[in-house]
Amino acid sequence: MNYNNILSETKEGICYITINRPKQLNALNGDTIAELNQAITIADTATEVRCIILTGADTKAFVAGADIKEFAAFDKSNGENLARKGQELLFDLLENASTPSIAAVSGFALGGGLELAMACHIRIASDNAKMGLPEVSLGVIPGYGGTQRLASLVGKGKAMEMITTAGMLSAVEAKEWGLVNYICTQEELIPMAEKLATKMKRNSPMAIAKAIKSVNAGFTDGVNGFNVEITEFGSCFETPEFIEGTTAFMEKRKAKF
Ligand code: DAK
Repeated sequence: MNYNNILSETKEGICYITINRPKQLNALNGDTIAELNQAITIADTATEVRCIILTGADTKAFVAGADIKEFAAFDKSNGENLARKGQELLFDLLENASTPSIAAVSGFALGGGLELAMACHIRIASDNAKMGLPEVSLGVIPGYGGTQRLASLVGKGKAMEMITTAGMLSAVEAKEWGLVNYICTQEELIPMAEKLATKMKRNSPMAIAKAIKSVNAGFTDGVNGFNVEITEFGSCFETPEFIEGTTAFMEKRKAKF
């Protein structure tokens, strides 16, 4: 598949998706969101893909936000419609995908860029990362799930501080606040993401998908996460992957999923 704004390549079970607008610091415009929707949908339905690594071209930015030049002309109904459509097409899609995703963040992850990283299941940042939700400085609020996902990752008080001050966190602060799982040098960024992906690749994709669904259920309004876990747990039994996992344990060998 050829794209204009992103690159997508699968190697050894890992789908690498790179937002590729470095001159605009990888700002997210409508076309980029549509291409990301396509690439993530393809990756999530391909059985050979066991992990998605999402990153930005060049080291200066993961994504420096939604494309300000594009949304500057929106009116009220445009804004609401596009926020809803964008959340469904990209942010919810990524968060609810069966395939685990890792955001590898180098440089700026601002506004829609941080929202994109937060929709991934795991975040790793290189030591030059700067992360923030500066929307209120532009007279708007985070519109791609940022008010919700930031609060669930770092807690309400810290989310309120980041959003109302429009400030940026350094990589070290982001790690201290629980916004990223690991920090590393720029050279180590992709290898560190690959190290995590390699560990995921050893495990049952069916069980990982059910675990993602169960964890997400606990953060979904009106859904009882414990009940979802019980149902998903039960549905693992008698599946080929459950049989392979338990048989391999008893035969003292590594499971092949
Ligand atoms: N949009 C468009 N272009 C951007 C951009 C962005 N978000 N960020 C950077 N660029 C472009 C710059 O305009 C510049 O382009 P040229 O002037 O060379 O053509 C180029 O990238 C390089 O940027 P700078 O020259 O500014 O680079 P510096 O190193 O001096 O500064 C910076 C880096 C990241 C501090 C600065 O570029 C900056 O402040 N960028 C904007 C950060 C920001 O405020 N991002 C937006 C956050 S608000 C919506 C849903 C959600 C949202 C909006 C609408 N709807 C559903 C409607 C979300 C909004 C946000 O993300």
